[in-house]
Amino acid sequence: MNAPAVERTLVLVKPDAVRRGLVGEVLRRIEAKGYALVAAELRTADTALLHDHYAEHAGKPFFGPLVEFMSSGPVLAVVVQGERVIEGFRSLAGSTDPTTAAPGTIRGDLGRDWGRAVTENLVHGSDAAGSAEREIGLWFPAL
Ligand code: DAT
Ligand code: MG
Repeated sequence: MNAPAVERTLVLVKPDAVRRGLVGEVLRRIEAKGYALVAAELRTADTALLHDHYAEHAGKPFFGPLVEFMSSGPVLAVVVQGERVIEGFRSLAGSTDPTTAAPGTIRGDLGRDWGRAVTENLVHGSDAAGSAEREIGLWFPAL
């Protein structure tokens, strides 16, 4: 029998959530779900890191505003661990557009469109095993 799939994912509590004092609320939901915090660091990301992090979106119309927003203040970068945590955190986060994200999710309960479309949506979570490994390597090279 296969061992349970313990995974790690990269969560970013984005600058809008940090500014609004929602770090504790986001971490509370992660911990309440039963996931473990492996590493956490509050830092203001530079443009080079964000270009790497969001490489899949380079060239899209929202890429410039996204990088500008993400470098506008500190983010809390967190490595979270647990069985199926990659899809589990995406479920906690809710869909990309906070206005229509389901109630009960981080984005659905705490976010909305403040006039900058869907760019400001409180949290990032890796979307697959490969991107989790890549993103954890970018933000926490020592892990
Ligand atoms: P997610 O963060 O849900 O994985 P994504 O990877 O498609 O979403 O996009 C990365 C981020 O870019 C997203 O969290 C917010 C921003 N974004 C996505 N689509 C956008 C759009 N149409 N306009 C403005 N910002 C957008
Ligand atoms: Mg994504």
